[in-house]
Amino acid sequence: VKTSNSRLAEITSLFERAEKLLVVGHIAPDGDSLGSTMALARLLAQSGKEAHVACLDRIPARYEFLLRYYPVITHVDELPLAADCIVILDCGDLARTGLPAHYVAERQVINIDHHVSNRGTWGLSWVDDAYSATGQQIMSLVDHAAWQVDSGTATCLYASLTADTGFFRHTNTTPELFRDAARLLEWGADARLVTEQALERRSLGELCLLRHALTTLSLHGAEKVAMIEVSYEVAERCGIQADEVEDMVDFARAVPEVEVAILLKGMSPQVTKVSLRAKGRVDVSKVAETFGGGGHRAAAGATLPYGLAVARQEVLQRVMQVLKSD
Ligand SMILES: [Mn+2]
Repeated sequence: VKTSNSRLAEITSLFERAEKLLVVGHIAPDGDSLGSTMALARLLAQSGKEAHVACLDRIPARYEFLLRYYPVITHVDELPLAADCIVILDCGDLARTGLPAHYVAERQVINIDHHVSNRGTWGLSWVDDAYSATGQQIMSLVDHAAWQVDSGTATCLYASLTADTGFFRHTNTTPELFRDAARLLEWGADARLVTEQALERRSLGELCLLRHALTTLSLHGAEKVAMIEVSYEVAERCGIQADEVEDMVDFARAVPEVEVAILLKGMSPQVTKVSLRAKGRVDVSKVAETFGGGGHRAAAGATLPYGLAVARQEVLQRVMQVLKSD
């Protein structure tokens, strides 16, 4: 992806002027957020800066392996008071960094992201949705600054690129993305480790959840809608949170006849999360928006203030409406 050198130069000159930098991604962290923040912190530390990474939320078990590459601040009271620059990666909304507003207000902010929804109105912003992952933007900085990438940094970046493309399966898997992934392998990225941990890993609790969830598969609307449910009680019995098996909705989506896949997750007796996936013409973001959530045409989600039974009824009804109107 081509980016004007002036924007990259502005960012690298801010890096040069800063002494202590805090690099932060978003809460509910994913592989791009974690991989890109750790990679950038390693690169800054390598060029003589004091660099910190913060992730003010629980790190999913599948990304815990990344912690060997950089220490992570997980509590607000551990934030470095002396930091003069905050680099926010992969985060379209300042509040989703989890940082206190006053902490951000006092410091130089750099905003690097590839989400269209990022308005780029805070700090020095570089937002470009031509990039498939923020990790790829870090690679453009690497090229501009002529930084050396060691195998640890390459592994962090590989985790970023694979996470945001669903391991090269999503439509953002571009020729450029493959070229960047190839460069990471040349620099010594441990691709096998990333695949084993971030993609293939399943805890016994997850398998327990999956086993129960698959028995709830139901079809609706002349088999165009498939639904899977995880009740709060089942999740508790399996010893994990109902939303810990992210890809479960894919089982419902996999059925060829199905146009809309629904996954209901009981987070507590009064709170249910819904994940929606669509193929073709149906726009499931309309369903999510009804319940105060959001997303894209093909993938959306929301959190409902209802128990599973009410949530099931409300979501199904709305899905049927959208299915008929689209
Ligand atoms: Mn991302």
